[in-house]
Parts: sequence; structure tokens; C-alpha cells
Amino acid sequence: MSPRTIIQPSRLSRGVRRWAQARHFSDRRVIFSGIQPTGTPHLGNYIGAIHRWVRLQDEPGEVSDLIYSVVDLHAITMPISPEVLRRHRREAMASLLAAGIDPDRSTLFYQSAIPAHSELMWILACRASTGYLSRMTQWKSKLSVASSTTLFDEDVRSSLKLGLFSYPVLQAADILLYRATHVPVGDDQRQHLEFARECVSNFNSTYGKHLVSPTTLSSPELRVMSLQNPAQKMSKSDKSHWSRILITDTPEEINKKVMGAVTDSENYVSYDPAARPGVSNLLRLLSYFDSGSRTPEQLAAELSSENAGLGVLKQSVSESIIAAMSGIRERYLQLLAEDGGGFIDHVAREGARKAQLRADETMAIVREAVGL
Ligand code: AQP
Repeated sequence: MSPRTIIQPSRLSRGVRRWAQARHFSDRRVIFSGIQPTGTPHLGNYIGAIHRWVRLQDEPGEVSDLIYSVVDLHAITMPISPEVLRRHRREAMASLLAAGIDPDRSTLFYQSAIPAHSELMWILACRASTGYLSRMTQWKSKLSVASSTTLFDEDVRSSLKLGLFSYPVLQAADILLYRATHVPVGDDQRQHLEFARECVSNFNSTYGKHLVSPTTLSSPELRVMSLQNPAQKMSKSDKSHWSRILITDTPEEINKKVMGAVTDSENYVSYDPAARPGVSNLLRLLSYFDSGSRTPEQLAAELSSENAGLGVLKQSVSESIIAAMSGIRERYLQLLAEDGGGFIDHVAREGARKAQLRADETMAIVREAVGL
């Protein structure tokens, strides 16, 4: 739905109305996305998020405002020490810049620099259903409990913290604060975007049509699986560092991890995600870095016709990842070292300045609508 159809100027004060007319009665796309500073970004984060964000900067013919955030308030929903969080925040920012996010074409900032994320979260939380939240999967997977677990489970009640349970409300606030029209999300985040739309309905039906309902920006990006357990997604929090390729790994480290990837005992190449998840994960990666010009099935058929074994497949995957990641590690190290991290802090401050302007605009509307 376009912002043009959502804001009712007659219900707003003169100042807010002037802003709405000047700025938001346009069909400009506003794209928001975020990444948690819970560790160095890996190949899954790169393919599922960061690389998409970078490509959005280059989309021809599109008129979009791109807003990307290192969502550090989300990172404290699970235990993390202050020293580690401080380091991860800067490293996440350096990773995004090194991978190609351009602060002149995108707004890049730390979530916690804009207090309105928390304020809007509270306002949304006052109308959010705990029943809906209890059915969501993220808190269950973070606590490593069965998806059938409910809030009535005694063990869960003592370990589940309110922050983790209400994480989707904060994520909704992140999106709605910038009046985002489109959100690029991975498969695992679709549920959260539906919840954000639910928050918009709850708010708008109570206070008037002021918030913008975001649309999922889907694309055929793939879910990258762990190199050690291909039934699980590649993740920053996996205990095994062999399970993931970091975007800052050296070519030698990438090669070692890919060559050590868990596949199966059959030494031939075929694409069969159900029966051969490890081999299929590698073929999907090869296809992705092949610019998608050959499907995993086509690559499997080609390798099979050459009688190539899994060693040849792994070598090709390793070479394609090393080529795609080339330069990122060097830029990352350079950015972190520049001015003792001062350059990164400067970029984040400038990004926060831009983000604050938008957040102020939305909060003026929200506060007035709520009566605050
Ligand atoms: N394995 C993956 N394949 C494809 N996309 C992925 N994403 C994460 N893992 C994969 C996408 O990366 C974006 C940012 O993720 P995040 O850091 O905010 O949270 P996450 O999904 O919880 O990532 P991790 O790596 O699994 O972190 P931890 O271990 O801390 O929970 C999202 O768009 C996500 O879809």
C-alpha cells in the first residue's frame, strides 16, 4: 500500500501535515533491513542479506531510500558480554562497508543510536497479542526447545526472557519507524514481517491509518546450510567454527573449511537436497557464485558427465567463494585499523544523523495519534 493512501492529513497537526505532504506523499520506495552484531558475518549473511543490500544500491531505474542497521539491541536478547558486543558492533559495521555498502547511497547506523526504536516498540507492544508471539518460532529455536513448546511449559517460563519473547515487536518497530515500504528478508524472517503487518493493523485500527504496511521484497536468494551439519542453517552462533565461512576468512581458511565440509560417502556428484543435503548445499553455492547462470542441477549434470568426484566439486566451490570474497578481508582490516576505529564511528554517527531525521518525523505522527 502506498504511503499516499495511508496518511490522513486532516487528522494531523499543521507541522506534521506539512512534513507528510513534503516528504511522504510520494511513491518512493523505502527499504529497511538489519543485521545483528552477534559475530563476524558469514557466507549465509552475505548471500541472504549483505550482497542483496549492496546490489540494491546499483539497481537501475529504481528510486529507493536504503536504510541498513546494525541492530545491536537485538543482540542482547541472548547473553553477550559488553566487551564482546562492543567489538562485534564495530566489526559488523566494518564488514558491511568492506562488502560494499556505500554510506553515500545508503543510511548505515547502529540501532541503539536512535532511542525511538525502543519507544515505538513499547507503543506497539501495548497492542501486540502474546498469543501471536507465543506461536512464533525464533524464541523456541534460540532456547533450543521443540517447536511444539508453549508458554505453559514450566521450564520455558523460567528461561524465556521478556526481551527474547518480544523480539518481533522490536523488529516491527525497526521497520515501521522508517516507514519502510519494502523489506528484503530471508525465508526465516517471513514470519516476523507478517507480525510487523499485524502491528500496523493493530495500530491503524486503533489510532487511524498512520503506519505503513511493509511488503516483503522477495528474491530467489538461498538459505546457506552449515558445512558441518547441512540440516541446519549456517549461523554465527554455531559452536563449530568449521560450520561457517566468515567473510573475513583467508583463502586458505576458506579452502580448508570447504574441503572439510560434511557430505556423504558416495563419491559422485548429484543434486538431491533431500537425500544428499551436504552435496546439494555445495552445488547451490557454486550456482550462486556462477551468477546463477547454471542451476545446481545443470552443474551436477556437467560434473557428473566429467566423472568428477566430491573432491573436484569442493575445489570448484572453494575457488568460486575465494574469488567472490576477494578484497573484502583486506578492506575490512583496513577499515577497522583506520584512525583506531574512528572512521567507522564517524560513518555510524553520520548514518544515525540521517536516520534520526526520519525517526523524528514518524514519532511526531505516532505520538500525536496516540495522544502523547
Ligand atoms: N544461513 C543463512 N542463509 C541465508 N541467509 C541467512 N541469514 C542468516 N543466516 C543465513 C540472513 O542474514 C540476515 C541477518 O541475520 P542476523 O544476523 O540479523 O540474524 P540471524 O538470521 O539469526 O543470523 P545468524 O547468523 O543465525 O545469527 P545468530 O547465530 O546470532 O542467530 C537475515 O536477513 C537472515 O535472514
